[in-house]
Amino acid sequence: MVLELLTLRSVTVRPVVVPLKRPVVSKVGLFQEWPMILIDLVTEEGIVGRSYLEPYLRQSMAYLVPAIRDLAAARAGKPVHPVDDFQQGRKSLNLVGNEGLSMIAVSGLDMAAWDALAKAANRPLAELLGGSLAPVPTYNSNGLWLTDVGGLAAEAGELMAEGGTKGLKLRLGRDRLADDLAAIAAVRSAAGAEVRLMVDFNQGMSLGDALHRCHALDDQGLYWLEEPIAYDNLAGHAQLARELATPVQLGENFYGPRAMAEAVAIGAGDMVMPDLMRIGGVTGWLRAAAIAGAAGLPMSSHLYPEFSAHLLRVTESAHWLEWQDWAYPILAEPFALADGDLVIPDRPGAGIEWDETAVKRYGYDG
Ligand code: SMN
Ligand code: MG
Repeated sequence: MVLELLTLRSVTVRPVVVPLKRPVVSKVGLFQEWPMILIDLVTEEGIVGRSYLEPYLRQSMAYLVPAIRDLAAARAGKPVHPVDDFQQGRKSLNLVGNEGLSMIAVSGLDMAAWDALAKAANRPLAELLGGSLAPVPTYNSNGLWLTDVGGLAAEAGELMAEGGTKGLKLRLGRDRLADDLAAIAAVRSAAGAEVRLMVDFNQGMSLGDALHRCHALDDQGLYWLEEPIAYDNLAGHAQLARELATPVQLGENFYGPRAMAEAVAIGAGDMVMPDLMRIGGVTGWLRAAAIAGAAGLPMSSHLYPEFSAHLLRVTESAHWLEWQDWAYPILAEPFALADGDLVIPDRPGAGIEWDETAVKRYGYDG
């Protein structure tokens, strides 16, 4: 195996808005469609590294896309060294803040660069990073939003049939406790008592309300309680984690590994689930995985199932992959589930190629 040194020629950044099978109804927003930013990192050697970002908000593409293009332009003609590029990218955006948009732009390019390296090595990304290909356990996060409780049992049945998943994520935080309890009962009635039921509050409660609600749900056998309160209220998360028997989960809003280190240091959660777009792409994930492993905290993924599957294979305390098929509309060869596990395809890189006809159809010009 020869690892070819790559030189960056150009980066193409294309916003698209793809349809969602089930609209996202959550405390972080109502999304009928799903914006995505497709990144193609073209090298002089002919290898193209690919990644995508999911920035939730259509209008955010108007300011994220130029930031990514700008970072990429500064790298034209230079070797592709993702770890160096990560440091350089952060340094160049330091004056507007290391987190938020800066970290998202750096993360998207980082993922595309690692994809290019794995393609140059002609190996799947997990193998380039020293791991192996094996099935990755998933829970299904494609539905069970804050919708009418009456529809949840039927939806849970549909989700269980999608690839034999062993876990489901249910969004909670309705006004009345009775409605959250009814939602849990409805999902269990359709999915069976064995199903692992992860619940996500999407930061929707105040600390006081979260203390009431989470204590009231603490005997429900829930697998984890995710983001009951604002993501940056780490002290509040730590209080909840101390008081509750059910594990508290957080991490999709860690902007970089240092944010995670701070959360872990104060005991803000019993489990962590970084998001590749916010944790710093592959480079940031690897650093975060070392923190979780050393602290003995189970680490799951958030969104980006294709890239995340590779990374969970090299994560010491790897836990669950959040399964979503939301990128399916633009992927040439979507990944498949078997027996509830995600099967990483044995192809070079992360295994993401675009369906160019679909990309044209869903192109977004702001
Ligand atoms: C989530 C993901 C994407 C959109 C809204 C909410 C959620 C999750 O926090 O963890 O899946
Ligand atoms: Mg969440």
